[in-house]
Amino acid sequence: GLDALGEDVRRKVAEHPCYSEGAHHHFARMHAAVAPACNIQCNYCNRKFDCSNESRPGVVSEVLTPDQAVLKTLAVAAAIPQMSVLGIAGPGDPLANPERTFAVFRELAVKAPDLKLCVSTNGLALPEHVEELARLKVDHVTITINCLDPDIGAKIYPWIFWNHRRVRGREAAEILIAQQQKGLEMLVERGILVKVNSVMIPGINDQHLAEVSRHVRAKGAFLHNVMPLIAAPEHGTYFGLTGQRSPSPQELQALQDECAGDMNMMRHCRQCRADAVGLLGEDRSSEFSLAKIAGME
Ligand code: CLF
Ligand code: SF4
Repeated sequence: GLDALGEDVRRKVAEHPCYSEGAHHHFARMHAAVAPACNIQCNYCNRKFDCSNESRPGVVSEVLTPDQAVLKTLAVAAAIPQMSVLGIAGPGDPLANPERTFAVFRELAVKAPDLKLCVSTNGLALPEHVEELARLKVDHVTITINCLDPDIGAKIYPWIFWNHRRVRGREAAEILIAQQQKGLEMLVERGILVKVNSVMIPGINDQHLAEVSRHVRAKGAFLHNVMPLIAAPEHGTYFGLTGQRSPSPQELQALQDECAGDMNMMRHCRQCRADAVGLLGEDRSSEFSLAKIAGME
């Protein structure tokens, strides 16, 4: 439990609704949807919708400019007293849009220094940005890690965009996995709390995720969040074309239980939209449309 943690970690966890089950009834988060581009392709993703690594598939969030996102964040923080965390989680990969993502963090570090900053990434571009994340006091980073084995990775990721070219197949998965693990190590070294998300894909990585869980725990990740693949052809989950199914709630729980022997498991994830506002499971984004924010000024 929280009591066993050091004071510094306890403080970072206690007011973050995703990192602490207890906090999620009392503290709210919002997402700034400033990151449209992505640098990889996941087989379960249709880019017309929000990133499925940290979001509910099939949802479309409106992309804001960094200035709009800062205005919205300040308006939300003024209106919702429980607001404790500003996260950037899409609609693409936040670190594939570093200028936009860091513009928001930089402004908010000055204008709303009490807000905790949080970011979610597929990890490909993570190592080159760890220094800046630490400098801006981003205390919480989520990396989506679906595998350690590049042969499994090749079934999940058809390609990545790397050093100005498209890399495919096993080689792509090898690079992505190495970047994720390097990023994880660098974050842990700097005392940044890491949550690992994994998408459970029956027949592809379901038998492998308990090993992923043990491995990331040994490397110092704080929390593991196994999310179910939501296989829906209308969302463009290409697996759907080959008969890919979602895990049943029982299968998901059995895997979470298996991992829980070794690792803190998150079980209250609500697969939020990339523009979510409010308590987890709540979506008050429409109360803070840009038109309404302009009216508040
Ligand atoms: Fe957002 Fe993610 Fe930060 Fe939370 S959400 S970037 S860690 S502030 Fe939370 Fe939502 Fe689940 Fe994400 S419930 S989808 S785990
Ligand atoms: Fe889609 Fe997110 Fe994967 Fe990019 S990282 S392809 S946005 S699910």
